[in-house]
Amino acid sequence: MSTRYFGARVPRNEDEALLTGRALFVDDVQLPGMLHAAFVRSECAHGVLRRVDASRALARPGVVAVYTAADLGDYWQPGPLLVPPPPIDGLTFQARTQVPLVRDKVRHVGEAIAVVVAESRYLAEDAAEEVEVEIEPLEAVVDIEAALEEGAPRIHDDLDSNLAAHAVQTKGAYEAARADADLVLARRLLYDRGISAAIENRGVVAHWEEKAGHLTVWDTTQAPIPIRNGLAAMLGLSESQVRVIAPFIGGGFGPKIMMFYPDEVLLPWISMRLGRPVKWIEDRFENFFSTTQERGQVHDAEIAVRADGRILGVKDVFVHDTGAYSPYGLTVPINTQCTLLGPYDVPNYYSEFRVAYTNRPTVTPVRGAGRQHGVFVMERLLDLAARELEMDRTEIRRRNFLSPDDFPHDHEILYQDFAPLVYDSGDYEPALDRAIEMIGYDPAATHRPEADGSGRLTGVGIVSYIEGTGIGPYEGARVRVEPSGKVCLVTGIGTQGQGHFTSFAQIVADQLGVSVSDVRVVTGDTREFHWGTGTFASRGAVVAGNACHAAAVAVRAKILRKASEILEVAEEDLELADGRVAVRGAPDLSLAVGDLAVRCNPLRGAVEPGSEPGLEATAYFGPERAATASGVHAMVLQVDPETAMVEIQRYVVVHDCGAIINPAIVEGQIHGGVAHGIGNAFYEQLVCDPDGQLRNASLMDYLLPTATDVPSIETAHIETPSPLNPLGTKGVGEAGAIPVGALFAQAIEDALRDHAPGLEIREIPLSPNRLFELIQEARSEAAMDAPGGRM
Ligand code: MCN
Repeated sequence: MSTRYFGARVPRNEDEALLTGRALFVDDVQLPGMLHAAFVRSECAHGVLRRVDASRALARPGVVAVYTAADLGDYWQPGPLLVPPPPIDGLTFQARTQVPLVRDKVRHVGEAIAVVVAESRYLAEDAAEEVEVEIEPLEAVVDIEAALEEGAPRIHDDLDSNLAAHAVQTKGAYEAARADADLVLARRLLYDRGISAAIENRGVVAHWEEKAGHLTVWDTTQAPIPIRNGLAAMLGLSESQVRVIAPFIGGGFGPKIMMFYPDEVLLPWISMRLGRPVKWIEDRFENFFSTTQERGQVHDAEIAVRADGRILGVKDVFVHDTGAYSPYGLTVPINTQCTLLGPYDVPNYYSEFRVAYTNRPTVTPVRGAGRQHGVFVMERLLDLAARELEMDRTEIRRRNFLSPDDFPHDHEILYQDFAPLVYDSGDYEPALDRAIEMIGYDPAATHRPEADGSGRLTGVGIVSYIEGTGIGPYEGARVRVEPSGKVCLVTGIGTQGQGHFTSFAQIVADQLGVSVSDVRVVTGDTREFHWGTGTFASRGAVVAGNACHAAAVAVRAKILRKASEILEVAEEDLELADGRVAVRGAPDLSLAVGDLAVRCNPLRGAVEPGSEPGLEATAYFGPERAATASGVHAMVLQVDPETAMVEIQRYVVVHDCGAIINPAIVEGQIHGGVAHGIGNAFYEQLVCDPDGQLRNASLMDYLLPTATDVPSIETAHIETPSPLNPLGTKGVGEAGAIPVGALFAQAIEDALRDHAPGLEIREIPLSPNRLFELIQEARSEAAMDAPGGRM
């Protein structure tokens, strides 16, 4: 019997290696004669670099070299602009990208100024302390709105201001729609910065072998192939001389897609110069400055609705903080702008953003990549409008959902790939109903949730969202049946924990009639596969998954053709199962696929013209546009009104990522995403002084949620297959993180509705401290508004 693995809860192929410590991570790479690098980083957020003196450091025993920008010569180049926007009306963009080492001006704390290379990391770190750096401080620009004020100190002297970009996107005519509204509700909404906090920090090992003329780089990157291409170009090598390996990676979450970090540029260059391998592993403190971050946005948003809750239009004007540089173009704010419209039919939309340079670390996509900001704005506006209209919050959503007949739905706003996000398929109301049922929310109930005797107050939240996933351009895969009957599947994308070793194997196993554990998946090694882009934007399942499928379909066709010749039966009469190709109804007439592979690689005779040796095929898949995933999250939480401590008691996710390859992996992805989102909503915040100094650059002070803060998560699936790819899949990797801030805000307001009437949560992240202040403010406002309260 042929097993169908697609859709099955198959245990992960990769877990044994991970759980037994056999998986190779970059820091596991040990090479004879390996040197170690440590960076000298700016302690000042904004200033002119006057002098770097490395003589004392160089004199220390064990120090091999110290390099500054001056040593790099022509190799010193700003990094590439990764997603250059096409010329579009209403869009201006002044890109400025990061530099390998500061040459003239430092633009954020932690920017790399020099690199010390020594026989050990200890020696390198000690010597880095002895490099003398003189910086003439300039006034730092930290606040995103102040950054854009007239007369603000300029971060890039060659620009007229700190304005990196300005974009307006519209649909319909918002102002006209507003004139017809029964309610216009405007609010200022904030979403502050955070880090991505992967368990494994970044790291690079570079090894130039002079005699072979070959460079090998182990890199914690999400995009090994573009790194290989870029390094070859920068170093004047052929792409075949450079091999980039992204081995097992302890979480990427977006920032590891960045190209190029200074270390990625410098370590290969150093190895070539010194003729020895060299390693750098980022430490946790450095991670707060040298890895990119996300999130700072300020929105002035407005919704115009009819008395029956129908949305007439939304207006949103926001400022986005890109930090010191803008290598990722407009991906994050455009995602915000585009995703805001959610699963709703919004006929009129005006959205405008300005992107500001600030003296803070650079912003690039982090799990969700700006989508959570858009969802926060929309869901907050809907909650507050429902409150004004005295309508249930689930009802206002229901009344505005797009219906299944509306697909494909072009919502006319450009997405991160600069194509309009045309929703491919979806069914939003059943997802809401399911979430309501699972969380036990009764919209008709008029009573307040009871306190449980501890004085804590219970609140419920329910929010919806959509997510464009699986964007192009393409990925590829090669499938080969080996003489042992095992199958080798190679793809170009890297993997950071998403379960690709299993889900991709499932796709191939189904086509070839072998077991999932017999499919060996190779990812993230440029020697094994030349073409590809990387793992980002929840695109693995859609783009690489469909490439794996296409390659497996081609190998299946080869198996059937060859077996039909040998067994002298029609291809239609053959079936593949249990590693064999057999005549249907006559299992004795069969061949092992491994034996067939041997026969396809003859030692004598000739391969027929037009055919190829072996049972192997390579295929590519490039989607026409994004596949639109969606979902509803619901939670029950309790708030202690005296201490403002919050405990999440239940968390429900109803998610639609099209056809599901592996429900266990999908649920794991959702759980991880929700944990990320909970951190974003209530624990994690980068506290920055006005002079650009981070006050909580340690995991003692920057709070990540722990196992005790994350509840068990109940999931249910709706499957609306995507018509845009043969497998019908949509992505899921970021979904869990996207709506959590909005959900949290709603549930907190619900819990405190009587205790702090009028409380509105208009900012994320919250903390117990901040929530306490907001509760006090709301209570004193309410007391003032009470009869006799205001004098
Ligand atoms: N999958 C599935 N069925 C679907 C959709 C997905 O079984 N319908 C499976 C996929 O085959 C894959 C996993 O779910 O094994 C995630 O797929 P997908 O949503 O396509 O996401 P990617 O593979 O492109 O991974 C990237 C995505 C992003 S953008 C971030 S950020 C993120 C995330 O994945 N970073 C992660 N999940 C992460 N999980 C871990 N453990 N570590 C990270 O760094």
